Amino acid sequence: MTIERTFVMIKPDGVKRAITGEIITRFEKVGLKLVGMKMMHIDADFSKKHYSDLVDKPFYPGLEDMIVSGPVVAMVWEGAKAAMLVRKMIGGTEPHSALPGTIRGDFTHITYDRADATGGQMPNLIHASDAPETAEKEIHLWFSEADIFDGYESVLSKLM
Ligand code: IDP
Ligand code: MG
Repeated sequence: MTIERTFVMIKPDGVKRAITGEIITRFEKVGLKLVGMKMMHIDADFSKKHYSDLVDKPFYPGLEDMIVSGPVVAMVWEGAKAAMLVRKMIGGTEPHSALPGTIRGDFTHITYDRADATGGQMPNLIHASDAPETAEKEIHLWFSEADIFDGYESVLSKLM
């Protein structure tokens, strides 16, 4: 079975909501292995690198304002098909449509309409890589190899 890494970032709205611990607990409970974690306050240039495929979207200015508005918690999690698993756990992009039981579905409920009506920002607590290839790129942007600690045995590795 292929073990892969994925990149996860608790956005400023998630950090301000004080649910960082609750979110980390979910990933720990499902058996993912934490191999990297740091707090950062990114600037506009870094946001454009991270969201390079979205900079031309009409909602990008609101997204950038939101993502630079406070510190984020960046993490790397490891597990079997980790990228797909974490995407399932965070839920759909629009919190209103995200299923109950997902992070976005359980902790927030803003709609696309509401985001449009309030200046284009759609706080949805968390970012996660959408595929293993994207994860490689994002991990490389946010972490150096020295920041990755995978040399320990997680007691949950039998769940992978
Ligand atoms: P994702 O975070 O679920 O992967 P993306 O389409 O990659 O969704 O968009 C990145 C982020 O941009 C979203 O998480 C959300 O914060 C914001 N966003 C996406 N679509 C909209 C929109 O239509 N209005 C406002 N913000 C949006
Ligand atoms: Mg995305």
